[in-house]
Amino acid sequence: MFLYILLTALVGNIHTAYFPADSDYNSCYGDTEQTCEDGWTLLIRPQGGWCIKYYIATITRANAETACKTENATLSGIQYPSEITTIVNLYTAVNTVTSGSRVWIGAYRTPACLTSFLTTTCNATNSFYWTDNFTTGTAGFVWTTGNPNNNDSLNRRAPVVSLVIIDAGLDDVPDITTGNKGYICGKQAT
Ligand SMILES: [Ca+2]
Repeated sequence: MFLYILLTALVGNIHTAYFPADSDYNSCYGDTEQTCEDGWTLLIRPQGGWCIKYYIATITRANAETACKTENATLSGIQYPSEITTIVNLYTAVNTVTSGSRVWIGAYRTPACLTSFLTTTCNATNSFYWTDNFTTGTAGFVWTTGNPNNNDSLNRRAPVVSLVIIDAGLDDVPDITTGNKGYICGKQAT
């Protein structure tokens, strides 16, 4: 009888070890099973899956951030240059590209560089930070020629960042609606 009980316990443990419940399986292999809601595009990043969506609008950066929040998201940063290509493709699939077409992304000028033009102290990779609390590194800071310059055509300071679609690069700009053709929200994959 004792042997029977021992065997039963052993077999039970083996069963548990080799045939885990679905939730255990997903927690082990979650990185390969992450998904986005319908209409969102999955980006694979070292820190996990990130879902982005392009919204058509002509609004300020501040209002775009508020709009993303209503989708339980935030303005998205850019982890890799390839993500700029993805965003450009999302844009061109649904909207017309003109020379001034821009979309808001999740980057903001650092307080230390808030009043500085491009210098060795405030340069193209350290003058801004990602605001989405998920994007890391500086590889995504792919600037258009002459930027960041903390300036626009009317000599206004430029604390925020838009992606210029036709140039597939970033420009630091004031928080105004000129040229804005929408925004990119991001949220973690589930
Ligand atoms: Ca600029």
